[in-house]
Amino acid sequence: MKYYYHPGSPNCRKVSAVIEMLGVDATYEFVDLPKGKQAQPGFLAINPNGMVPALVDGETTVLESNCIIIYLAEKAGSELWSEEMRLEILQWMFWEQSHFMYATGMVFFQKLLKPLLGQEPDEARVTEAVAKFRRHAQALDDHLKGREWLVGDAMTLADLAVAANLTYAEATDLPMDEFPNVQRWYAAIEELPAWQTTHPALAG
Ligand SMILES: N[C@@H](CCC(=O)N[C@@H](CS)C(=O)NCC(=O)O)C(=O)O
Repeated sequence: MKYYYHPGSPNCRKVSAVIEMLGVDATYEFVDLPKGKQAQPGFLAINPNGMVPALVDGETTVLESNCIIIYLAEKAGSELWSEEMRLEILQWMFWEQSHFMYATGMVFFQKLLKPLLGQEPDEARVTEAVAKFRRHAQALDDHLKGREWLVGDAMTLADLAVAANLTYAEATDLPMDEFPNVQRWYAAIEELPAWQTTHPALAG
């Protein structure tokens, strides 16, 4: 199995963490995003969108981080994914990709990546994305009141998928202290050895 990734990518982090947690025998194939390797024909033949993560398992290519982690968990028979709770788990995964990733990703791009590329952050985009973060983090915080995990009473793929978006929360000064239930829940994820080994250098 070949896993195409970049260590700084939050979407890759959830896949890397699941690979580590499940002990999946995968070969890590580094895709140099700053050098534009994702847009070269060799990689576009794997993912025509020119994005990581991507997974190639024999004849099967799996794209989209959340689809990849479902594939890995199903294949391993892991309790991180359950048929019984699939609707609730999928709901959080869709929510993450539709709302949370945009808010956290935009702040990451404007405040961390642009300066590294020698570009000025667009403050209007930061303000808009932080407002979106507050809106959706509030929904997450309300859901986590009195709960340890997003779905059921144990950690699932939903937790890892959503948590990956908080990788740069501290480095980008997201207002995490306004959301105590999110902070408590994320602190538990940070205890996982697989979360610690996948911590990107850029996150400080
Ligand atoms: N929805 C996709 C998003 C993937 C994505 O945004 N990948 C970023 C890294 S986090 C990427 O490869 N960007 C390179 C580019 O856009 O050129 C997923 O969940 O896998």
